[in-house]
Amino acid sequence: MFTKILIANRGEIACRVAATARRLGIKTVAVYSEADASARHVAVCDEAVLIGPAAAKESYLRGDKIIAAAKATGAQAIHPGYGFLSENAEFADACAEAGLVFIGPPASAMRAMGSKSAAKQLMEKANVPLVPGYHGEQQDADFLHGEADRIGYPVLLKASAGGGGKGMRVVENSAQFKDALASCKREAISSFGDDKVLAEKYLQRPRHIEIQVFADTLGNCIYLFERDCSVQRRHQKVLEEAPAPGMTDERRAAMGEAAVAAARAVGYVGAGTVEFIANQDGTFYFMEMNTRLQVEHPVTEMITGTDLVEWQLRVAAGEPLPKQQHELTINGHAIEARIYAENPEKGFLPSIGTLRHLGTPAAVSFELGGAATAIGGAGAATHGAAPAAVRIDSGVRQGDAISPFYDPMIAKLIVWGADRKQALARMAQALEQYHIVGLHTNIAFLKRLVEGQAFASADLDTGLIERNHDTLFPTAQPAPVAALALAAKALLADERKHATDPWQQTTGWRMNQTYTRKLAFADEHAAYDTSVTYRPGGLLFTSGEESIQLGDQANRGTVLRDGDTFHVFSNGMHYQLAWNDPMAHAGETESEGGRLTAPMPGKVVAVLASKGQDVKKGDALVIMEAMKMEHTIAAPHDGTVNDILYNVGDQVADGAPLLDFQAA
Ligand code: MV4
Repeated sequence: MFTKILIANRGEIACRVAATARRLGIKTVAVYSEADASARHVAVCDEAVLIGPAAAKESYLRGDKIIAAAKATGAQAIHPGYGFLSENAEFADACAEAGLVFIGPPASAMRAMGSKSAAKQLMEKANVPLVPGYHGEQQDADFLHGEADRIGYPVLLKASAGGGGKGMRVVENSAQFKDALASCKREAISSFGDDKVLAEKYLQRPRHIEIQVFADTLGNCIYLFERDCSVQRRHQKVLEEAPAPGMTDERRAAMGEAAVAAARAVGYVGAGTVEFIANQDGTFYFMEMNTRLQVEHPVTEMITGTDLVEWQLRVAAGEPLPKQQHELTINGHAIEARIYAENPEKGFLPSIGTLRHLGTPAAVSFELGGAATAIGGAGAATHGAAPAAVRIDSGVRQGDAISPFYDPMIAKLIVWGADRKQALARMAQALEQYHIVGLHTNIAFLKRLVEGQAFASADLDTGLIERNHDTLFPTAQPAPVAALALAAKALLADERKHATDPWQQTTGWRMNQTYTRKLAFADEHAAYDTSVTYRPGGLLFTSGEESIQLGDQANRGTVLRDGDTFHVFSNGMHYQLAWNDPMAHAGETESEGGRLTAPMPGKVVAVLASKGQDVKKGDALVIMEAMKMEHTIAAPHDGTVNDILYNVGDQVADGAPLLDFQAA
């Protein structure tokens, strides 16, 4: 076994690999970009080497620098994680030339699976089922048209060099064929520099079911069952689970054996995933093979009680697979949700900035004996009787930033249950306990998704999100009275803690008569004029027409106060309620002008105010661009712009003051 490895990646997967290496007593070397100097993956490794600027192509994609770092630190092998260089055959070759073990498949296997059409021809020879279609070399338009007519409509045209859904055209009938082919070829050449296409029977409501395979250098190759990854959005997976709902033992064995045949056909070694699309009746067809460890591998680990990174390390070191096929069984059900810094209300635009508060689900320890496993801390998977109920794989901590340079995933939340129903309930509960302040996230969207009728009843196919658009993207609603009451309760409790003035004492005992305190809150949807009435019997909270008792029995939730903003987490929702404190400006001194700071890192694209200018509340002062979106920084009050601290074109850090502003 290796004594030191280099991890050529960042974020959660680098931390994940480091956790297993540490458990096995293997030293780890991190590589990092200038943007990641204080990143978690650097902190959890034994050594770290700076490899370049923030942009991935100048750092995490620089195979030469990574190999030099491995040589300089005495690492014997390189784990590529996923993404970046993980499926780059030239990099695997370069590792071998430098005398380093690439912890992944042979370069020849990556190349064989790299071209979709060549891979399909190989699979056909290996008797792996393929969607009826044509995936040969002939590209003459009339010939392809004849093939499409033979296959029968609807037909799907796919760019041979494509992947991830790019360069696909559905052709409904023969009359549409010529135009669709021309358009598909145009997109293929502009996206991939290759206009070769293949034609397939178009499946109407397919499921994405993939098989985890593992092979060693001694000729053993096995499958670790399936994952259902049908719930996707624009070819990005959103939820993954194992096993696939509705799978029979016969079908599982048939898919597993087909996946093993696919792997054997290309001389595969290590962890790989064979992706199938399946019809609702269960018939399945080979799509492609991913020649790496996948993001969603934890659901497989949870149901099989394995640590797939450990397997990768053992296989790369020349050891046999830790288990044989007959030793593997499925235990319970696991679901993974990808928690992203993104805004579902704005087309899932990445949301960059700082994780000002990061509260993760409480440790869930049942009779099963597993506490919540924070990966990077304890072992990746339990090796005892039952898995942890909740597992979080993350590469960030509270205070870290989600930058515009890399994938904005915050964490993978993985839950295990004795059956799917229990796993679903735990997922809903864990999402409710995931509290993030500082960024937009998809948490509320995920909760609606897992609780929605379609996912709950396992009515799965790749169109699930689009088909359920109305329930998944409800129009924004004002905050419910219970959420406002929670904010009010937190505010009063906070005042009581700090109170010196007896008139701020808000305990009920001294109030022998009714006394009402008005509290004004607002969020982006509405303003809320609320009140708390102190009565001998307790506190009555009122908002509009509704009133509720504001006592210990008030609705459950978590409130985090950030200045005068109350973040209320309740039922999986996050309400941001700004309290308009009537006393806030009473003792304000001159220096306390509006805090005009950058809401996120970005670039100044326009300066609309000038030095010395008097402005009115709401006037646009500066426009910033971040993540291809413009953000207008407006005057918070009437006042004067004393100075402007940046020019058009300047790069600005998150939270940096933009203007010196003085309120009138
Ligand atoms: C298909 C298909 C229907 N019929 N092929 C999309 C990405 C690429 N890997 C394969 N894809 C599809 N191929 C035939 N013959 C539907 C899809 C598809 C899809 C597949 C898996 C997961 C999500 C998807 C979303 C839309 C379309």
